[in-house]
Amino acid sequence: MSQARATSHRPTAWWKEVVIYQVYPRSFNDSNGDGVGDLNGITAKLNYLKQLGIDVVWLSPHFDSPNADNGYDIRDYRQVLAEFGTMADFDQMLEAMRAHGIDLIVDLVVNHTSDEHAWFAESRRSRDNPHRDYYIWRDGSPDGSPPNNYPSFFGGSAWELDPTTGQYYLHYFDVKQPDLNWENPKVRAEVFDLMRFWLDKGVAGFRMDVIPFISKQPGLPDLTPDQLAHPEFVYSNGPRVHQYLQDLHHEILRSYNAMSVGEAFGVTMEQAPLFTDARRGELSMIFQFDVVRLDRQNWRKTDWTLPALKAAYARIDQAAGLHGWATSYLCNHDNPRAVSHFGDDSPAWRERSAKALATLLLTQRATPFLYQGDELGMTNYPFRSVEDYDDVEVHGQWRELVETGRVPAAEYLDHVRQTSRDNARTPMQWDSGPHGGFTTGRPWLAVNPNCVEINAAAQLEDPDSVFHHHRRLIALRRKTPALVHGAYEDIDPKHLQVFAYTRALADEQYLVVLNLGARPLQYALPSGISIERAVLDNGSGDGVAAGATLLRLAPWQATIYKLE
Ligand code: ISL
Ligand code: CA
Repeated sequence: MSQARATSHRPTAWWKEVVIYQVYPRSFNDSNGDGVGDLNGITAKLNYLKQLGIDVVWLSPHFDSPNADNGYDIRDYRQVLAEFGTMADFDQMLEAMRAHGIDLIVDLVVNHTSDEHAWFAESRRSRDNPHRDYYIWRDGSPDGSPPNNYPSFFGGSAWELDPTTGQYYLHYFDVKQPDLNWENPKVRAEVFDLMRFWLDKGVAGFRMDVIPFISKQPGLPDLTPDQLAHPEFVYSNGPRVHQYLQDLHHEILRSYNAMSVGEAFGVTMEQAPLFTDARRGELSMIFQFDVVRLDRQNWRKTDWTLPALKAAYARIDQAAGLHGWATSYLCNHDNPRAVSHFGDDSPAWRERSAKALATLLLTQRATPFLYQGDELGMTNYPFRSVEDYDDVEVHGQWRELVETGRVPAAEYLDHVRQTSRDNARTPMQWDSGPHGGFTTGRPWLAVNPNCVEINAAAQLEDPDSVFHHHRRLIALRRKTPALVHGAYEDIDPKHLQVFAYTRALADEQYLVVLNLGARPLQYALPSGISIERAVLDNGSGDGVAAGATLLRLAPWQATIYKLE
């Protein structure tokens, strides 16, 4: 029996009961001193992940790639990137994960490939090449401009003129990431085939990169001015996306009982149930952007309020409804660090606010996704100049916005310092040694100098560390079905500093109270809420007695109470 069948014997919705940890392999752990993280480096840290208590690893792309977008530009779907190791290293890592009781999901990037993929090399050779229709080619407009006004997310037009055949090809992202043509049944068959390849090796499912983008608008009409501000709402709303996902589910995912989490960039709350309602047979769950993009206008950082954040959580829970399921996440490889984004990364409150955010992350009616390093309370990096960044998105925006004079350099740098994806891509901080113990060589991206104070070695030794608080929260969630499946209810949506919600399942009811600010305050519980005892808090506990109706909340206090 292939390894894959192992997952098919699980309870059907096994993926609702797990805590998932995202590994960005380039930055996780370098085992051979070349400055780049690798698969053997991950294998070497499985005891650490087991101690944390996570159940599944989501591995960002590990496939062969020229790294135009750090692996989200795949050149060969069945080959491990040489810098990351060999297929034998992958098999050894997967076997070691299994021995640790950890499952693996891999990153399915099939809205586009690398322009160095063999399919594209063929497709661009001639207009009648058998692979021509694997991608989206169009004649330019009569005036010589691109076929329409679609923008790329990485600056400039989403069309690139290819001189060999005199046509343009579509790329929603970098020019080295041509979009696949999902209208072509051969493309769909190729994708099914590569999914089977990895499922038969024993992976437990897929994270699906910008999967709502795979169905393009018929005729590719120009975007209107307000659509241009958020092209993702148009790109994610093509007419056949649900047909394609139902095919994926029925052809592949269902027989392996594999999980799928779609990156639903551009999907609105109204549309979300169309992707996750189990009766429709599409995806297990989706990443929505309502929380992580609450304070963003494209590259610009804007302010946010706690009521707006709480409204986003309520919408996500409502969109999951009874038949769907959601994800809970505060950071990933595309976002700034959670504690710098939603907490307070000053020395006074960094640890406690990181624990408060961990409490928020791990008590939702959703599968929690924890991004590497957030379990340590790692912070944003002190970027200064554009040269400090690796990210193709930053360099593309710099060309489009700053070099054209549209935005002053200082203004752009001030925003991108807070929002850049590279904030989460600086290497893991394992110890206080050179380069934070990530590598014995020169790291591909600088390690945050605060690795001296913020690192795994120090925290494993400190029972009050951010790491151990994550470990306790994960252990509590595992033994408390109400924190997984219980109904979610915000008991005070308007409060400007306190986030308080209940989780109720059968006769078990819990109350989570988060003081998301540095001001201590008295908090009167709404009537009908009666505390039995505090179950877990982040070290600032108010030691409240049973039956208390008034809480004295310390700065950044996060407490889970059992209710009577
Ligand atoms: O919002 C974004 C674009 O401005 C980015 O955060 C990101 O491009 C978007 O969320 C889609 O992300 C996924 O697809 C990209 C890749 O660069 C991201 O790393 C990936 O998560 C293209 O594959
Ligand atoms: Ca390496």
